[in-house]
Amino acid sequence: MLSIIFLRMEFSKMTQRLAKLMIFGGGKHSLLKLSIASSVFAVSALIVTPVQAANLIQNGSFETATVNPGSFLQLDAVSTAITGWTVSQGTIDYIGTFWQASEGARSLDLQGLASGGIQQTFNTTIGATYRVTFDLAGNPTGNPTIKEMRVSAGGNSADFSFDITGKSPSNMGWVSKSWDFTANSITTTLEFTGLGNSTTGAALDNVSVIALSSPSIPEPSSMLGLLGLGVLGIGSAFKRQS
Ligand SMILES: [Ca+2]
Repeated sequence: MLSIIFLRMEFSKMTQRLAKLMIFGGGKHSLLKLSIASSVFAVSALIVTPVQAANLIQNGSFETATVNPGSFLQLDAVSTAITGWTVSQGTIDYIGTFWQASEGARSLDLQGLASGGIQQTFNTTIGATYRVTFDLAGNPTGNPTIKEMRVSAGGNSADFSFDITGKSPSNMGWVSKSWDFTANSITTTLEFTGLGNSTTGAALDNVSVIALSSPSIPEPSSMLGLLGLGVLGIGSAFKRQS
């Protein structure tokens, strides 16, 4: 946000300089000043720092709920006990002290009695691209060794697996995973499902979704970059006329 304010200030200064040059300018020096001013503006557009994108997911770390999982608690479809989330199918285990969470004190096992799923719906822009990031591990207390799960949104999905070899409840070996999707609706449902029939499945924590691009609103950096090119274009036009 600060960088946007900074760029707006730079753009404002730039506009004032241009106005002065156009009103009072004349001769070769004004073109030189215009070129210098254009360069200053182009550089200021290039040094924009990325603005932290907002996480579109509520309670992505599963820390808030109407129940206390204790060691762990089985939740059946269509439980909404975990704030913001719905158990979409089968059963999952809401994990408390049973193992070490990746973030905070709570996480999920996507296999309860068998495979289960959990989902959350949020607003999206059709055609925009989003990045899902989550932490993955596996229930280390039972077979199979390779835990498999699926993430789906926007009509697409991707499968991930985790090897529990050498892992334990106090050493889960959480890894960060990410997957991008393009929204095809004004709301999108993100779902995580366990794959397989065991009671010990993939572990999930720390979910976030951020917008990577929007088809209708250019990012500030690219928008200002285009303005910078436009300003340089004005400079060229001045030169051509002289
Ligand atoms: Ca957590």
